[in-house]
Amino acid sequence: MRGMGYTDFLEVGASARPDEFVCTFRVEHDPKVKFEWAAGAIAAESSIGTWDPGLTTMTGEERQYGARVIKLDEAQKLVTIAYPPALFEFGNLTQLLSSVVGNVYGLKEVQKLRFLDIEMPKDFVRSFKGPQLGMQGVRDLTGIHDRPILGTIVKPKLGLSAENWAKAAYNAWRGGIDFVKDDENLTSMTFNDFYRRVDLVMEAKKKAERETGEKKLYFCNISAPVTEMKRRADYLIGRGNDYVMIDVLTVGWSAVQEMRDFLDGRGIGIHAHRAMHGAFSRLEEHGIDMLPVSKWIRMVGADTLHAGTMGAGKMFTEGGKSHARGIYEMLRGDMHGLKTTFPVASGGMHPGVIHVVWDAVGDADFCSAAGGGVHGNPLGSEAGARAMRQAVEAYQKGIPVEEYAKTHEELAAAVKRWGTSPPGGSE
Ligand code: CAP
Ligand code: MG
Repeated sequence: MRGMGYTDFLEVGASARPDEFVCTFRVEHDPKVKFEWAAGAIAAESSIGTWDPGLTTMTGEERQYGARVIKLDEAQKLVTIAYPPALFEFGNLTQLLSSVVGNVYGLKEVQKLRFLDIEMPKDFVRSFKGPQLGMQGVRDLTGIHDRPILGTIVKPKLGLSAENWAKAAYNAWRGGIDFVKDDENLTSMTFNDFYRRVDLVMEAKKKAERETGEKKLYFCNISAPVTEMKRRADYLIGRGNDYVMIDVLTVGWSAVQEMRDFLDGRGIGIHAHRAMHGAFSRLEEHGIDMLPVSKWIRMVGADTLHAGTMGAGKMFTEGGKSHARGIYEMLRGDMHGLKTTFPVASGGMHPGVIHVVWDAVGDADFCSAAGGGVHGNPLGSEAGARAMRQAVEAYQKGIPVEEYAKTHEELAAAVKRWGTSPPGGSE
């Protein structure tokens, strides 16, 4: 055999070997070709094939590395492909993505393509460091073991001076918030220099810790070119901080892996913000599902990761509640022994909706972050933070927030302003 046409990549009915990678795609093929031809094209392009079936360089040896379409369901448009492990460089996530979610999106045979999920063998998963702290480590850091960990994003997201930013952070910590985080687009700005902000926020953090007796965290956004990220991380750690935040999708996989290596053994948490994910995850018939992307983010080392609010907040819930719960369960469940990643419900959270997420998750093992829902409280940021804690107390006591608000002024101000429904929707 010299060549390999797309149909050579079909082995429908075969099963995957235990060391193989198994990917599921939803495919809308070009009606000019058959469904199985398009499926074969995907398997070929993501493994060893090309458009010409008669390569003179093919001796036959290479055939063992070809991916195999092992399942086809044309009615559901589903294609399952098994990939031999030799196709992938262990410890190199970029290479995996260039294969399985790379060129395949541009093939003429395919009109729309959704990457739904990936199963990876243990050795591959374990070739990544995974989270350094994991959920247990984050809980130990905060000393909070019986409730969700509560955070805030200082708002407005851009525009505040370093001084005013640090003041808002201090107020939120004082009111009972556990972690304060930078927004995804706040790095080092003309009006708010990174290093100045860190100096002021670290002072504010220590003061808040002294006054409240509670451990506080600062998820500081170090996203930048890698050399500068390292400088920022070192600066933060030098000032006693134990957490960094990275916009993992916009800085890129290799940069995250590099930072995870850089922080190894230093006991530093990584908060992963997923800004830009909607560009490829939102339209259900095309793009990449957040389930596999969240698996990869856990593998490259996120201790906390935005995982959505399951309909309680301002952002679109891709795939509905049950799909979102699947991502929460994946992050919190076993992944070949890697540490777990704390799911963070963020985007339009406020005291009147925390119970919605809590009910959907089914337990207290999640983090919640609220920007507008803390700093938009008419009584101010400190009261806004207190209202979040009161909403948590209400839930723990089994009392509806509206009821609890009758005896808690800060919660009352929140509920009066936002009620108990998610923000947005109608004008
Ligand atoms: C939340 C947030 C986050 C979103 C991103 C924001 O602020 O900081 O970036 O949570 O979405 O700027 O919107 P608010 P996701 O609390 O003021 O809404 O978590 O789904 O990735
Ligand atoms: Mg944000």
